[in-house]
Amino acid sequence: MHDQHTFSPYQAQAYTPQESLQRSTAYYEYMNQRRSLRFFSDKPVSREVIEQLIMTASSAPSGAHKQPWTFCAVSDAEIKTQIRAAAEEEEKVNYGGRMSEEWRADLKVFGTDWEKPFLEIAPWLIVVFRKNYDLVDGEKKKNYYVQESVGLATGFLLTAIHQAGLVSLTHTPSPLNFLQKILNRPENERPFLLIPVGYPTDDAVVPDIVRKPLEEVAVFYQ
Ligand code: IYR
Repeated sequence: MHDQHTFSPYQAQAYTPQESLQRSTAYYEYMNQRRSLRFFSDKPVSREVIEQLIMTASSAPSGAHKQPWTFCAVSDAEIKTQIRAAAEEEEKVNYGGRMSEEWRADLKVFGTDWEKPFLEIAPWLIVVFRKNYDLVDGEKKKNYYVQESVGLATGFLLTAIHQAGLVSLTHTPSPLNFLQKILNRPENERPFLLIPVGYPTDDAVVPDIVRKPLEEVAVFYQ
């Protein structure tokens, strides 16, 4: 006997080829406007919005549908202050020489340094955790393709943030372990990425980057 599986009909979106072209072009143009921001206003964002963003992220595909992630949403000022202090401590060491000279040279155009005021100013910090295994009644249950799954979910999160008219930064203070301590996460969770979410300041600027053209990022075999 097979295990019991249940399946339901898939409700396909019915678009004509022309509509698909129009929609894919419009979506590209829309997503191409998304930028990583470092200048956040303290204008509040409701918890309800953050909940919807997280639900979109959590709709991402994952290995064996284990959804091996936890999204910690922080608006508590005291916790944000602790996170900023700990992140800056690590970043001081990074910018002070733990990152290679080549790495630091690559970052010059972004104007980044060890100071991370946005970690206190942004109304929300979403800290993404990956779960290499689940703990079910104290028993370890394996997860699969955890990095890929959590990367996908984070990508979904970024698109949802953009769609809501908000901005984000994929921030990578390194090492990230302090987040596990500050947020008191269980031992099966490991920090993956720290994402401030909010509105940009009125005078926010972004570096003038150029995205690679299709020919540089795609190869077709027709
Ligand atoms: N983690 C540091 C350094 C940094 C690294 C990369 I790669 C970037 O694209 C940007 C910054 C920081 O967050 O400042």
